[in-house]
Amino acid sequence: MKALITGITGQDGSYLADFLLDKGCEVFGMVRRSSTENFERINHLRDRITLVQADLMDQVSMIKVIDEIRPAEVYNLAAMSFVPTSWDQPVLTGEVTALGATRVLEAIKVVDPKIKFYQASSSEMFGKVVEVPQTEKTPFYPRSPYGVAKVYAHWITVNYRESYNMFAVSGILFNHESPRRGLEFVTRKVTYGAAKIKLGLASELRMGNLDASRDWGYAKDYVQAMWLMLQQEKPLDYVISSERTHTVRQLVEAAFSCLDLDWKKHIKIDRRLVRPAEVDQLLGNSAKAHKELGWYPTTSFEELVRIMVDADMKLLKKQNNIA
Ligand code: NAP
Ligand code: G4F
Repeated sequence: MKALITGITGQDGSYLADFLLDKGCEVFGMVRRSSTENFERINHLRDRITLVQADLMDQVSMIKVIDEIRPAEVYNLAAMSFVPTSWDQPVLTGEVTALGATRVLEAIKVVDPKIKFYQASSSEMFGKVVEVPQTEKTPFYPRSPYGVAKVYAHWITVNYRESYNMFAVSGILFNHESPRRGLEFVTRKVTYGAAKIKLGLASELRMGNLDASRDWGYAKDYVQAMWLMLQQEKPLDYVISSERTHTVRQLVEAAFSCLDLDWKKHIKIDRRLVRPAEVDQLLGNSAKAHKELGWYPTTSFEELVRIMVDADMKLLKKQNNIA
């Protein structure tokens, strides 16, 4: 089975590639042209995958790669995925994160509408939540240009499914993290920042809103759900979450206590990191995924924080020649 992953250089793309290779799939990864390579997350599997160049901004390139590869499954994970950047670059966010999904769907429709399509939808679509916990039926109320773009991508996926009878599904994934998470996202910022303080490489960590809460899971668990959705008889959307919520403050406490550090001595609040509109509380209900996909998360919040802190300690020691 041939699978094409857009966003293979990102956190999820790299874990999904690991997962699909283990399943015996032939994996193609779409990368955009860059003046320097950005393949850290996929270096360990470079000789087992095929990289192809295209860009979600460019319709012709999307049609070309899908026509050349003729994959059975396309996972659209590429996006401008960092929420704060979406306020600074709202038009680009719309082009890539919203219209990018249309370009992939349109390429599939033109080349072969039988190709299965997965869209990386997000709990950010729930935004200012209208109910707790959030299910597949909870109405959306996005709070950032990123969230708005994801709502568009979500509904265009539903629309192509209903209009052209395509196997097009959305996974509404709640926050998921790992040692491969980008350094600007809050979990990795905290685990990396705490490790730097422990090793004497920094003394403080500047943070925004500590009161927001998120439903955090482990990315490795979540990519399995993407694949499961494409193996079902019917194309349906699913909420994928840990069904537990923690505040950013609890995250900070957990990471610093892994290293026997008192977080209150090191965390400084920086108002510039507070968002113009916040998503205060996310908590998913994944009953549908449990029942129909047989999917369950395997890693608790505490285990996840420990995995990330340990990985960052190891990385920083290596980078700084510390024994
Ligand atoms: P990520 O680490 O930020 O990766 C994003 C990927 O998109 C990168 O490979 C990036 O390529 C690629 N990309 C960006 N613009 C592109 C363009 N114009 N053309 C082609 N590729 C482009 O994100 P992630 O955490 O793995 O998330 C994967 C997807 O799930 C994203 O769509 C995200 O919005 C969504 N999502 C994530 C979470 C989460 O908690 N992680 C939750 C819900 C939904 P470069 O390496 O070249 O920048
Ligand atoms: O880690 P974050 O930047 O993730 P956010 O905004 O929830 O978005 C992530 O999850 C979404 C799924 O819900 C994805 F769709 C999206 O692509 C991305 O992967 O921020 C989490 C929370 C926010 O409430 C933020 O205000 O942490 C709070 N926070 C507090 N201080 C901070 C900081 N976030 C960041 N990035 N940096 C801080 O210093």
